[in-house]
Amino acid sequence: MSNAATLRPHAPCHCGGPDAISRPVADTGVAVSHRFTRRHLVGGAGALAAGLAISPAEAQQSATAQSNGNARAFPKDFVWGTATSSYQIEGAVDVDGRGRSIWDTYTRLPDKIRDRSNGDRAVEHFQRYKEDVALMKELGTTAYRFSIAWPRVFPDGTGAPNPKGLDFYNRLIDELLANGITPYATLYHWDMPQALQDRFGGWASRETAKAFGDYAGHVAKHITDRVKNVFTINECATFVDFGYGIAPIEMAPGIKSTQKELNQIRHHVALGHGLAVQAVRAHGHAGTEVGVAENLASCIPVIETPEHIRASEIATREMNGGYLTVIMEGRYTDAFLAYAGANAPVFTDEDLKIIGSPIDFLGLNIYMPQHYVAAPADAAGFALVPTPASFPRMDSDWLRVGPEAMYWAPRNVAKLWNVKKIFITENGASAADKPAPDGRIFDLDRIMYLRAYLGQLQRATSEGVPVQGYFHWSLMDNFEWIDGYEKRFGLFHVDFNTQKRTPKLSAEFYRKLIAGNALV
Ligand code: PNW
Repeated sequence: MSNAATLRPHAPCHCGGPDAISRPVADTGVAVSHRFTRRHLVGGAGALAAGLAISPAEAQQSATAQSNGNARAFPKDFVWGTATSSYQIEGAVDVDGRGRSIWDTYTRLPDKIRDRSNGDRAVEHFQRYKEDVALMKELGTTAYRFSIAWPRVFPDGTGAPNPKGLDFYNRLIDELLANGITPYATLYHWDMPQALQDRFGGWASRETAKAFGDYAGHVAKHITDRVKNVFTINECATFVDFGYGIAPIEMAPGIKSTQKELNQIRHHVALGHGLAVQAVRAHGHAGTEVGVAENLASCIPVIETPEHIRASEIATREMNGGYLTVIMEGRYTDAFLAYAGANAPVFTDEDLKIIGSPIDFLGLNIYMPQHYVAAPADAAGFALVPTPASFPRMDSDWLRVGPEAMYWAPRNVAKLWNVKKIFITENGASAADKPAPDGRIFDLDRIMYLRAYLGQLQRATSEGVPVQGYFHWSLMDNFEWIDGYEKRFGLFHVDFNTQKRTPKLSAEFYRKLIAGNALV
C-alpha cells in the first residue's frame, strides 16, 4: 500500500497536513514506513525607524563575546547570509532574451496560484538589485544565496547560450563583491526551461539531466572566477514530489505520475545533480566548491535518550533514500530497493557513480521537523510517530514549529556520512506581518521562531557539529509559489504595489545577532 493514500487530500500547501507522514514517505522507498504510520519579546522598535547601520561598538561587542567564551556565541567566522531564488524575486521575465520557464506556464493555468498571481513582476529584483544588496549590508550579512534562472542562460534549455543570459548575474555578483558579500549560487531552483518540459517531459527524461550538466558547466566557466560556492539543485524532494507527484499538493509542471515514473524522475534529478557536480569541477576555476541544497526529511528523536537517538539516525538514512542517501553513498539502500520492488528506477552502476560524486559541502534547508521517531523492537530500527493535530504552526499550514530539527538534522547527517562542512541553506517562517498604523512590522512570532531555531543551531555548533553558515529564507517577501504573494517569509516587508522595502522587527533581531555573532 502506498503511504500517499494516507495524505490529507485538502493539504493546502507544500507538505501540508498534520500527520508525521505528511510528506509522501512511501515514495522515499522506505521499506518500513508503511508499518509505522499509525501504530506506532521586545524592545528596539525605534531602531527600525532609525535604520540599520552597525556601530563600531557592536563590532567590538562581537569580538568580545567570542573571546570571553560567550556560551551563546557561534563559532568564529560563522557565515551569516540570506537566501532567495530567481523566479520568486526577479521579475523581468521578457528581458534580455530569457526563455519561458515552467512557472511562467503553470501560473497561467486556472486556479493553480492562490491569488492568481505570477512572477512577471515579482519584487523587481532584476531592476532593484543594488537596493537589495544594500539591504543585505544593513543586516550585516556577509553572504548571499541566490539562484540562476536556467531559461535566461539557455532559453531553449540546450543549444546556443543566450549571449546576454548571464549579464544580470554578473552585475549582481560584482555588486555583492563590491559590498563585501560573498555570493553563493544555486543552479536550479525550480524554473525549468519550458522548452525542455515540452521536448522531453522535463525530468522524466535523462536528456534533461544531461542538459542540466551542460548548463552547469557553462555557468561554472563564466562565474566561478568570482563565485566560489555553487549549489546544484534546490530541494529535489519538494519540486519532484509536488511537481510530478502523487501528492495532493501540486506545483509546476503539475504532472501526475505513477510510483514507477516518480522513482525514475527522482533518479534523473539525482543524476542531473551528479552530472552538474562533475561539470562544475571540470569547468570551474580553481578553488570552486560544489554541493547540493536539500530539504531532507528531518528525523527527530521523540525523547533524547540513546535508543530514540539511534532510531533517528537510522530513520534519517532510510527516509532520505531517494535523494540524499544515494547522493552521499552512491547507492540506493536495500530498504529503498526492496520497498520500491517493481517500481524501482532503472539505473546503471555508472549512474550511481555519477550521483555519488563527492561534494565539498552539504546544504540543508530546515524549516520543520518532518518526522518524530521512536525506537521500536523491530528489525527496521525505527518507528514514525504521528504528529498531533494541535502541533504549533507558523502562517503556512505545513510549517510546523519544531526547533530541534535544527539540531538533529545536521547532527545526524554529519554522523551518518562523516560530513565535514554543512550550510543551513534555508530556514525561516511565514508570518502574518500586518503593518502597524505607523507602517512598522512587529513580527514577534518570526522572532520567536528564529530565536528557538537558532538556539538549537548554536547548540549544534557548540558541540562541534560542522555547520559553517546559515542563510535566512528570505531576505524579503516574494512570490511564494502556489501561495502567490499571500505568504510572507521576508526579513524585509515588501509592499507589492509600490515595491517599497521596510525592515521588520526580525531584521533588527537578525542584525543584532550577526553583530554579536551570538544569540540575542
Ligand atoms: C522552500 N516543506 O520550499 C523553497 O526552497 C523556497 O523556494 C520557498 O519559498 C521556501 O521554502 C518557503 O516555502 C519548501 O514542506 C517547500 O517542508 C516545502 C517545505 C519546505 C520548504
